[in-house]
Amino acid sequence: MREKNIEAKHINALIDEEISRYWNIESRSANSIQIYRALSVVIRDMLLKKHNQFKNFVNKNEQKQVYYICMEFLVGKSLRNNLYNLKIENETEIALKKYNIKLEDLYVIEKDPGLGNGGLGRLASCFMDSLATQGYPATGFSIKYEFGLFKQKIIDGWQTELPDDWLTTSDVWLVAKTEERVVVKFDGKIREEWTTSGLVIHHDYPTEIEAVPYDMFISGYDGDGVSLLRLWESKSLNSIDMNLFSQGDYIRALSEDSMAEAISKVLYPADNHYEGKILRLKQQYFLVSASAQTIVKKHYKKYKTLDNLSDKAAIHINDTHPALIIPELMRILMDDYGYSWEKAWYIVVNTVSYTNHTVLSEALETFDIDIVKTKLPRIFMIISEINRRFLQEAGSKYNDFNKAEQMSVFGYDKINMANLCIIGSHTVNGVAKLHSEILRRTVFKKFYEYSPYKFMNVTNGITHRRWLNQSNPRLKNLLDDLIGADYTKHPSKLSELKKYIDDDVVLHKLDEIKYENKKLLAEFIYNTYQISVNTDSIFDIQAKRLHEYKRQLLNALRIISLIIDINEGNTTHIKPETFIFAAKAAPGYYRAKEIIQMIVALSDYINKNPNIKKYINVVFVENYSVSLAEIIMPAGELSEQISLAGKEASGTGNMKFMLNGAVTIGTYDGANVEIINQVGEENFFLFGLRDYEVESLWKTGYSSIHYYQKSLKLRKIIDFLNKGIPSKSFESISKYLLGDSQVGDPYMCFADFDSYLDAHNKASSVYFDDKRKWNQMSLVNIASAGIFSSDRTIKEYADSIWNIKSI
Ligand code: GL7
Repeated sequence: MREKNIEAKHINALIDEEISRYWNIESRSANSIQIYRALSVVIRDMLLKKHNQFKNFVNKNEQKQVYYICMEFLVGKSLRNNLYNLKIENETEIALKKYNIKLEDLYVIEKDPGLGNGGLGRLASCFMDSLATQGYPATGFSIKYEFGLFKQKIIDGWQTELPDDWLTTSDVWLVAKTEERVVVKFDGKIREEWTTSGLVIHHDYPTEIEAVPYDMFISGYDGDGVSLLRLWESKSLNSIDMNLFSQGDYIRALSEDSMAEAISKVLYPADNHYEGKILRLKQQYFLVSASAQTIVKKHYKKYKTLDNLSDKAAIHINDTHPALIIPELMRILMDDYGYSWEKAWYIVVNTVSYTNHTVLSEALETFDIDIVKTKLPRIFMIISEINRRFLQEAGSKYNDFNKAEQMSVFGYDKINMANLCIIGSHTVNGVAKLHSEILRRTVFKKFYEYSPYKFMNVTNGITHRRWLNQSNPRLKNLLDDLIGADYTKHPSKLSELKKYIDDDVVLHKLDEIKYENKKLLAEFIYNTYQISVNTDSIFDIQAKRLHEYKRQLLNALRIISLIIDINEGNTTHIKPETFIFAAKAAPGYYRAKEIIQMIVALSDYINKNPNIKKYINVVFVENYSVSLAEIIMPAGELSEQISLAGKEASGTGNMKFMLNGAVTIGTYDGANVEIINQVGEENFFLFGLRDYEVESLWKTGYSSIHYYQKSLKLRKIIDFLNKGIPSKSFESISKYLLGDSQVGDPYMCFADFDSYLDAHNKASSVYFDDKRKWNQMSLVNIASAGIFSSDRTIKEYADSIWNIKSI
């Protein structure tokens, strides 16, 4: 179904009207930015209308809906996605002829709203697409960060961070709903008083901040569903202290204003790492309080009761970041609506569910008790009571209060947010089978023993409509020709491609498409960095956040080993290979920045040495983002998914590469395990220790020196690092690997090194000696990717966690 039979001339009329209304000019004289804005407003308003119709239907039928609360939504660009989903790309292209402009020219104007760090935020956005496409009523809540994730620029080989002012073009997608603003309260004191009517609690909140909603409509493909993403902006209620102002103290008069507005100023740039900072706590509470108030108010208005909240609303907390919604809902139900503790608790637990996205200890959030106590006194009180009651119940059940104590929300001086989430949710899930199993076996073991029925797995997914149909049009066209376009809404149908496994024409076409996509990426690289790459080499890509556990370093060690071989003239086994890296490091993560520095230095070194460049090349692509990923993924041939087993909860880049025909070289980790199950080990280059081997090696004492002494290659690599290259010494990385004060090589690159090289040798011999077989592997990967569509993921959440129905 194309959007209401819209034709090019309608689009023209609407654009013309917008241009005349906004700028009071004729569309003939509008520039491309004005056309971009006018067209975007036209599309946004179409979605707004469509969303209203969808919402009216949901309301009329009293349907249950899901509220997805997440500190991050990495939406990516909207214009192309919306035109594609509304099926009006062609009509728009025709309409634009009138202004002598192409769609592509408009697409590049839009800036990526980088309201997320990486996989977690992108997952949330894929979910909004799949929810809308499958007709599930859904609202996402997040923060309208004025500055999204920083822009990365490599200056003199070192990552520097620049502000990301996405709102200068992408503001067009937002609709301010000022009349639906709410007030969020911080600080203050609680006074308890017993009266004849029972306990009365007096609060005073000296800091009140306004949360102003901005709505973004997320289109679904070919259907009636539209998801709503509501982003909260913080505003000071008392924006200016007139007293100070009239005394001429302008700066202090405005300081409250800027304190309040700091809350939605900038996204914290750490991925898989928590920051126990006050501002971060404020951001989290700001998000959940504004969202919870809105959900409850809307529900009460409709049903005049909150007794049935859990029948009509599912509230999902994405990671622990929105954990405070549990005590916040309790507060609203008890303090604002007069519910008893017991009744309120029943409603809250039956409404809330929680996804864990990581087992890394540095990412499991905790906040100082003292900070929570002073900033959110009432919330602190409620958390304490939740914990007291839970430990009481568990202690009696176990007849052992010490055992129950191991599940306490409170540590010595910290609040453990994951424990709060588990206690306050009806369901807890991990994001890949292995990850969910590790949660049950280790991090959440005590809770799993206590309430096994709460725990389940829902493996992540990606929207194949953005990550294949839109970003890889050549492959999409081939698939449409071969198996029909049904897979667009029914991704499991991708498997029909398997019948072409022995069809040489199809295999050849796949090869050609990959080559074309490689050329596009090569052009981008040349235009941006003046580095020419050999498009006949294998494109070996690692694109993801920079993290020690993801082991970009392991990849770099192999590059060094190849450089050593080439310098020694030992080249018989070396095949042309282009290493492409894209990765942002958290600004305060020194080790990660140092690894980027080394990769960039290796790239420079190779580009200055034609004898090495003949064989291999290394490119570090700056500022990895959704839009860059859309260019990179279709060009990937070998997808590096090489985290230390047990550390990557799922990964979603692995799914995007696979869907675009790359073959994975990877460890038995996260969703890689399920990719192997789908494609078979023969279509995957598996290497490395298993998660349980990692655990036991860690327990018995991992010693990188042991591997170093045994391996000539590793010894040469360490020599190379110690010597460095003319422009740079890598001594500190050598120390990191061998360990001086700390355990050397904590992510076990050395332990997996040999097996990594073996897997690469296998990959390279298939690629260069049997390209037909490689193309078959690529085909199997594409054909097996259907299960990793977020449509499947969302259906699982809808059926087994949220209990919502599609319309
Ligand atoms: C992550 C995991 O690291 C990643 O493996 C997973 O795919 C993603 C979505 O579930 O969530 N957890 C996390 O904190 N970040 C992730 O990307 C930032």
